[in-house]
Amino acid sequence: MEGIVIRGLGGLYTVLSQGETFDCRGRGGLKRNRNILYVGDRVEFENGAIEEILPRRNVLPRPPVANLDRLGIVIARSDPLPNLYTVDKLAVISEHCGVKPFLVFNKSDLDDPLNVSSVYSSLGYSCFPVCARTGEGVEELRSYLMGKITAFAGLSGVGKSTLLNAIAPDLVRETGEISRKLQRGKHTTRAVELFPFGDGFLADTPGFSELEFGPCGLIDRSLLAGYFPEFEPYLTECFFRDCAHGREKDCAVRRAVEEGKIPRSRYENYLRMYEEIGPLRPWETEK
Ligand SMILES: Nc1nc2c(ncn2[C@@H]2O[C@H](COP(=O)(O)OP(=O)(O)OP(=O)(O)O)[C@@H](O)[C@H]2O)c(=O)[nH]1
Ligand SMILES: [Mg+2]
Ligand SMILES: [Zn+2]
Repeated sequence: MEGIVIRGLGGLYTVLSQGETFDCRGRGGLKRNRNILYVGDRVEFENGAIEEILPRRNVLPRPPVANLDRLGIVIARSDPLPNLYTVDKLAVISEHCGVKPFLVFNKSDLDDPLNVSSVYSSLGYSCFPVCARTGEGVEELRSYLMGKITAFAGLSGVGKSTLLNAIAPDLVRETGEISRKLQRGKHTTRAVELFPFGDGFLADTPGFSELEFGPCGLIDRSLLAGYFPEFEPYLTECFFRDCAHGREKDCAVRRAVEEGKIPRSRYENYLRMYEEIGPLRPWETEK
């Protein structure tokens, strides 16, 4: 039978197939071939054993999920305050994996002290200001998600689970809010989980703190600038063809930053990622 992995915990997977769920384990053969199973994987399974992973369209290492159409980067205007470095990193990783990122500015009922929406609305990413608590703006977002496979990612507490509840009330997820009422302390999503939504799926993912978020994986740093869509018009204008857009002479990207055409925070985060990635050592490029 064929199905899609919607949950995985401790080697036990839930596979959805024709409206029914099945508890499965990965067959030994999968492990031997170092095939890690991801939520979102389409698989062949039989008698509670996953035999085969069907070819993936893409796989996002963080949050770990396969076969996405889009990644929704969720930012709260405050509580917690946005961390633009993690936002930009998520966007870069998503672009690198061939998943289209978009932005959700949640908690529109709160102040926006860092004025983050102004940074991102000019970049060419779709942006959705919403209030998951009141449902404001959720309808526009819902139509954008129809028929697609979308995961929500972002810092812990930005409201990803609350947002999922607002989009699809019949799925009701536990959120920080609900469990506070039950006096069980703050609930936080622990694992990636996929929910059927119309013809598509929505994935809730555990939030991360800035510290947990490692470097940009094995992205070749010469590709990095290409993952900043707003740099695109300037990339061919630099004096050096292999310009890294740092201190090089006549860098068109740096000029665009100085002229206010590229947000300074995006440029600074580009430089920071560039440094962080470092040149790839030979053994890191081996498949
Ligand atoms: N003021 C306000 N609070 C919100 C809004 N949306 C969510 N919250 C609150 O933010 C807190 C965290 O919400 P969650 O949905 O659990 O956040 P999360 O992103 O799923 O967190 P993790 O599962 O830890 O990653 C809860 O107390 C929510 O009630 C909103 O639009 N406005
Ligand atoms: Mg959550
Ligand atoms: Zn340059």
